[in-house]
Amino acid sequence: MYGTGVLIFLLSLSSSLAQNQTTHAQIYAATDKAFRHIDTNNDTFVELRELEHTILHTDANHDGRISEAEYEAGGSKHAFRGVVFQEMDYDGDGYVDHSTLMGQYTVMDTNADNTVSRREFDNYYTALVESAIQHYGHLLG
Ligand SMILES: [Ca+2]
Ligand SMILES: [Ca+2]
Ligand SMILES: [Ca+2]
Repeated sequence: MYGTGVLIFLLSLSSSLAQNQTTHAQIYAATDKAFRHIDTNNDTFVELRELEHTILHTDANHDGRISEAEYEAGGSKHAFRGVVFQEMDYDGDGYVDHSTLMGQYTVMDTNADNTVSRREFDNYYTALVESAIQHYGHLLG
């Protein structure tokens, strides 16, 4: 079940979501759907182990970073894939590092109890997608 990849919510966002008609609720719903994919033991938390598995799967050549090609290979196409990758590729070198993704875990855990709840996950990635659209939405076709 790790095949959907870490950028899971990105990969599973519905391609029917078009820029003009995308609401916060739609993004949240798509993110929540992604959460259910990544929470493979269905305990309503994303454990670090679950996140690591999805990252390792996406990083096909195990060089510690995820290229755009690896990212693109990770799942189905949708309108936001490109812009979200750019949002996470902070320095614009065309790669998203493992460490960046693992670092997100700490940021997601807003109540600092060392686990990421469904709500924490959904809030974090919904905000990330919205930020990506704000920054790079003009690139959407
Ligand atoms: Ca879990
Ligand atoms: Ca790689
Ligand atoms: Ca938490």
